[in-house]
Amino acid sequence: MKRIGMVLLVVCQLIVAARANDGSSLWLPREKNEVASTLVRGSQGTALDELRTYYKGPMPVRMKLEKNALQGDAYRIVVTTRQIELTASTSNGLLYAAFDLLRMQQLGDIRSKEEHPAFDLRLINHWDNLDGSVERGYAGKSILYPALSDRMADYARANASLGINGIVINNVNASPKMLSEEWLEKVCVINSYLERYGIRTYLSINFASPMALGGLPTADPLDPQVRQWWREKVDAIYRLMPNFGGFLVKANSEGQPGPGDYQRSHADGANMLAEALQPHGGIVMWRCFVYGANHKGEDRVKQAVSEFQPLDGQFLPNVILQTKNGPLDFQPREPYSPVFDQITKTPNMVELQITQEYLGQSRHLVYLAPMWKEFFSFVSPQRLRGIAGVANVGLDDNWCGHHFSQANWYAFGRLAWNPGLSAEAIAREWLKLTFTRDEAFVNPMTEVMMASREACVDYMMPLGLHHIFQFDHHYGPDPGGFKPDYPLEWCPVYYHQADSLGVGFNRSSTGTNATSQYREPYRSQYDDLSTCPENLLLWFHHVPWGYKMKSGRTLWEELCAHYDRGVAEVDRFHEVWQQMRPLVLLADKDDSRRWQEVEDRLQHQQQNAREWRQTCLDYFRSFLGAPQ
Ligand code: GCV
Repeated sequence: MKRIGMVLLVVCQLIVAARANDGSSLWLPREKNEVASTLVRGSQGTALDELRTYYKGPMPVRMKLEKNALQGDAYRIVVTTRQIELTASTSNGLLYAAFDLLRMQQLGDIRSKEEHPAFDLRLINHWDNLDGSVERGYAGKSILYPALSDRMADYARANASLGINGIVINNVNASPKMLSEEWLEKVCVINSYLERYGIRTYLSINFASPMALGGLPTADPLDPQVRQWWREKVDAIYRLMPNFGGFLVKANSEGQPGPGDYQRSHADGANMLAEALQPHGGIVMWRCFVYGANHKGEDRVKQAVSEFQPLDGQFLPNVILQTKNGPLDFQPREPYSPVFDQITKTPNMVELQITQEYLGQSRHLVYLAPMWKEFFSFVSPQRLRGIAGVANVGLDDNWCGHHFSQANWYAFGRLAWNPGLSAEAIAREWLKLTFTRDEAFVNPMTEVMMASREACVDYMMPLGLHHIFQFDHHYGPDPGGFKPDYPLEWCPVYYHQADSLGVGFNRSSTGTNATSQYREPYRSQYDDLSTCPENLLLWFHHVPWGYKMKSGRTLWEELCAHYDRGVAEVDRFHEVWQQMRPLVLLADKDDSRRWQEVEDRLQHQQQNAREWRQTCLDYFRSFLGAPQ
């Protein structure tokens, strides 16, 4: 009897486990129609399938592909008393309209609208390696390599639901193998999944591929044989995938090969590839993330402008310069990158990082949309041809490691479509689609999400501090970090420059003069200690410990107050989450797993925030009153 009871218990547990919401369905509709809806008319394959499977309304839906009705991927939804009509000029446009209709259905608010994407290029960048590891990936192994995950169709669908229209499928630290025949066949398979959802495939390339793969003695971009090798390779790629998008290149950066190895410029390198791609309509996205090699001794944050500004105007029209939002490297807060002020003749793309390399990885709840909106408040979307986001997905059940990290993927896609949306509106939307429409849940959790980035800045690196992470894994504090055998630009002590007088990096005109790379009014504003925004103070100035801040506190007191505030905020987020438990379960009684997983991570975040405060304040305190 006892044994039967045990067996029953195990079976029940298995059933519960099988039904538990693991977060894998993301923000997408969960319930399919039992029979494909006949209310939907139109001939466009994927959009039609999507609506037939998930559209539940009583009104008939008609899809119209009308050449020249609207530009590019734009679409129109017209709701009348008799029907809902979706119109676009491209099948992608109709697909986005279908997903929008489904989103409105889930939100309970179907209305007429016309939508135009802000950027032509809305790309996800994978930093996935062919062995299945993911550089700065915090959600398990790669979904792409070495074998393709069976979630590939779901992945393409999730991206298309946001309007993503391109994916760079391998790490910018690229293996030359990617261009081998064997791997290109695998690329074709990935491409077939993406293509169905209107997504183009792009590849990161290794600049030395003609040597590593083609056996040539050089990869010099002006060498005729090298140029021929690239032309033939590109032709071969387009024979396999006529819709192929182009290349992303990290060259002469962090040890990657590039044209500089042959005393050639970035323009020489980019133009060689652009020439090969041009006949097929392909593009080159050339990254401006460079430091070290050519500018030894120059302030790292100035080097991209020093390197690329003199080349502006020399690039072929199908080259786009891709630059990180800030001049350093995806820190919790950076000023915008002055590359966007200085490059005026070449198209620009911004690279954002969805994966939270420096913002608690997949262990902290940090909603990134407010940070990206901050960037757009300095750099107008109109200055950009495209936008790229470094992916945060892996094989974890919930795709992103932290359930709330899904919100960053979602927000990236929504802002890539429309950077004018507010971070708050996106958070609300995501919470409703992903958890519940219950306002008693949505309101407090929106507030938590909106406060989370500033809290992270406060408990990690307030007032413009930056890059004081532990080496290698970039998780946790190490303000005293210094290794004599490492480049100085990797060492935390180089960035905060703390001494007995004060703390911060003098990048004003009395220091490295990085402020001079900014357009007015920012140049003057940042240059002057009294007008520099306090949230960037230690980025631009070396400030005395006793300096009077706007609050009336000294700099030291203010620093302590920020760290305290950051820790208190995370404690508050945890309290709110605990209050949310009944609401999460009320909406879905099988949702205890998600609630618990977020709970566990919030507890960890509380500990980690305390570790940051303690380590940083103990370290900086040691300079106070030290002999000068
Ligand atoms: C892909 C930072 C990251 C590296 C990354 C690099 C880049 O340095 O830590 O992992 O490499 O940026 O963006 O190229």
